[in-house]
Amino acid sequence: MLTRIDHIGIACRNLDETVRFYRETYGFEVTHEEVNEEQGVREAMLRINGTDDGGASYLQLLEPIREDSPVARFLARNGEGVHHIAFGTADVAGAAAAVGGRGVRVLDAAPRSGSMGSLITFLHPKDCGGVLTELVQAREDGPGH
Ligand code: CMX
Ligand code: CO
Repeated sequence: MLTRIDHIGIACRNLDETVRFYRETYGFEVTHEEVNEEQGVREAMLRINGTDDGGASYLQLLEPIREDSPVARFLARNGEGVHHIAFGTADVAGAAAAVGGRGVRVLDAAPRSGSMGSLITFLHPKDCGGVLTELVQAREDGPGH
């Protein structure tokens, strides 16, 4: 059902400086950058490795674009650091329904738009041992690919 670590989401105050840290320290390069208005973030995806389900694992660097967004609230409370983990699946709606059936609160009534044309949904951190958890169906995960 869940076949890879799709990404680790990291909250930062300055996306460009954080991108520079990951490039200069580890040699990781930005694969993709976008603004997700709905999620209230400007983000950079750094592809780290491919995975044996045909997908890939990324770091997702997140800078808030408004004060009333989840990442802005997280930064105000905790400062910079790991914000969430994301598991990849070929069927995000099915995976969310299955996990929801085990008593974990699914935060989105239906999947929303994520990075690079993906479909995403979040699980409540209080039902996941304190870990905000995201489920991701990459654009190329779906049927017909
Ligand atoms: N990880 C772990 N715990 C978290 C958390 C996080 N990222 N964010 C909040 N919490 C905890 C808080 O510490 C708090 O715990 P206590 O009650 O023990 O103090 C509790 O959750 C509620 O905190 P809050 O300040 O009321 O938090 P919010 O109003 O921001 O709601 C959450 C929390 C998870 C429902 C909200 O952040 C959310 O809906 N997140 C999903 C969307 C998202 O994070 N988008 C950005 C990423 C986009 C992407 O990946 O593409
Ligand atoms: Co994410």
